[in-house]
Amino acid sequence: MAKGNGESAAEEFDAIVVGAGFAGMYMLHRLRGLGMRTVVLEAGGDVGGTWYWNRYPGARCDVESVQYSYQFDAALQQEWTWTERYAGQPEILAYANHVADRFDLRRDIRFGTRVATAVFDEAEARWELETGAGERFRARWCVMALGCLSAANLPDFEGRESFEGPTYHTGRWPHGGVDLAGKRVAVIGTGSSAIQSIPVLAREARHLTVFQRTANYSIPAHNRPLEPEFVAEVKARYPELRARARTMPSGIDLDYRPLSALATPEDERRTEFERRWAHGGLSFLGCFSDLLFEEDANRTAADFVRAKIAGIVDDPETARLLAPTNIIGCKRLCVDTGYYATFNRPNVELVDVSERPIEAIAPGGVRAHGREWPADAIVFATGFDAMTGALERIDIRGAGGRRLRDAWAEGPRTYLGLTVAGFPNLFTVTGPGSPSVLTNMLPSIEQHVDWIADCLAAMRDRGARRMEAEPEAQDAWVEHASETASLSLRSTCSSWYIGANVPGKPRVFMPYIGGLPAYIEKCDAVAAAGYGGFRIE
Ligand code: NA7
Repeated sequence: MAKGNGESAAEEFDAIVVGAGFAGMYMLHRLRGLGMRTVVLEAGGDVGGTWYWNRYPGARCDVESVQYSYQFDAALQQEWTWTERYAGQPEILAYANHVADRFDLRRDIRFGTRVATAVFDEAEARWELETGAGERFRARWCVMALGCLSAANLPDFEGRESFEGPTYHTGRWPHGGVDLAGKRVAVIGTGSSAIQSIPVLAREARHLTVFQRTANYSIPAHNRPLEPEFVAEVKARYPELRARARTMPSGIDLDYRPLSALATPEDERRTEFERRWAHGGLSFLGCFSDLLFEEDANRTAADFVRAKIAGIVDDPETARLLAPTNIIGCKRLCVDTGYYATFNRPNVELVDVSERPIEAIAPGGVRAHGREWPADAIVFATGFDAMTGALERIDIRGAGGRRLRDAWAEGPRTYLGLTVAGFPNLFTVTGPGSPSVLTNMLPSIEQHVDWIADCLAAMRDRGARRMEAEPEAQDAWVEHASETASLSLRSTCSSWYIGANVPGKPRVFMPYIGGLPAYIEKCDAVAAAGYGGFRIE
């Protein structure tokens, strides 16, 4: 379609969803169910979002597979069978593809379509989105389902472009895989992506040099194939297990104990830590309720893990450098398969850059501590511009032409992590201000999508053309979220939760830390009150 002025005409829809990860896929399914003409715009070549892009070796979910799945369709839940305790990226991507096939989603998804701008047309109360290639799409409602960890953070190291070998970011790993056999590989970063990939890379590379700015806590995954009997039991009890998970702060059915670590005698405390270490995974921090609130309590768990590291790593100096000194659980806890033991391999070397940062990337390697560490390939495991990055990389302009980037110059402000004052008819799935990354993303996504879909159905019934969060409601939510964050030790260290990994990013604790049950209650109350806190035209 071409207009007389050479500009192609915009395609019209009832709703536009940006992103075809788990959020965008389910959003499409729900909007179709409402009879809304919907298009999903996706930059990638297929569905899966995070799991489409993050294909680095060892990529695996840190939530157990039987819980990291949709629950909106009982038949889907019964027919899909997970094979491992923690699903690897290929299996999760296969699941996303299965869902796309099963619900015939692809016919409404435009792949390879990266949205550059999203502008609210006040006269028409419609959003207009444009891609870099000039394609235009218009709709009354727009849902940003961009993922929390999708905008890669690639630090601007001096000389980065001068490196003569290939470089890879873990979050943008080549789809055909990478052959690092016989190569000297430098890995920059020791977050979750690094901790998962380092043991695999070390087996493949001739030499691995790991540049660590902050040592990280990791708990063994004890990943294993799932027993058919276990899977059958979970499937038989899914409704009950899912309902129980919704009562947990993280939305994950974990063994939380309402006991204080400090009030527990030392030998009992140690026994419980040992039990959790042997069990593996994120439930480690669920063993005492004060671990994330009291520094002294936290130290008991941190000391336990530090002692484990000292017991695993042979070289005392490497063990010392690998032992984290900060609050355990402040940065996101990692779950690994053989991470610390990998440093016992003769081909693996740790370079601590905590006090003296990486100086530059040189044509033949990485410069640090006044010398060059030779490398044939560099892996940037440097994380993401989390939660706000993907939204701010689109030029989003709301009422009065106000840019989202400007509205959030001092940190993101949202009403429930679902909407932003001044940006009518726009929704975010698991946006800043929602529990999102502190919870099991799949049920959180479903809760958000259901809330948005129910809201749009209600707006249709009311004949509403414009809906916008009231600034006062947003201020109250932001204040509540910030007060809640200040009670937790999680807000006290330089993590991506507060934007500390991206130079110049405002320091605001972005996810809502009050727990999933409290959040759901608030969302439900807002809906039950006829969408209290919103101005509806
Ligand atoms: P993370 O957890 O943000 O880890 C990134 C790592 O890269 C971390 O160790 C950073 O050190 C390091 N980093 C970042 N910039 C630099 C520079 N300039 N120099 C040296 N080191 C640097 O990202 P991941 O991809 O591992 O994991 C993200 C989430 O995905 C994870 O929490 C799971 O939920 C899944 P720092 O700690 O900032 O000192």
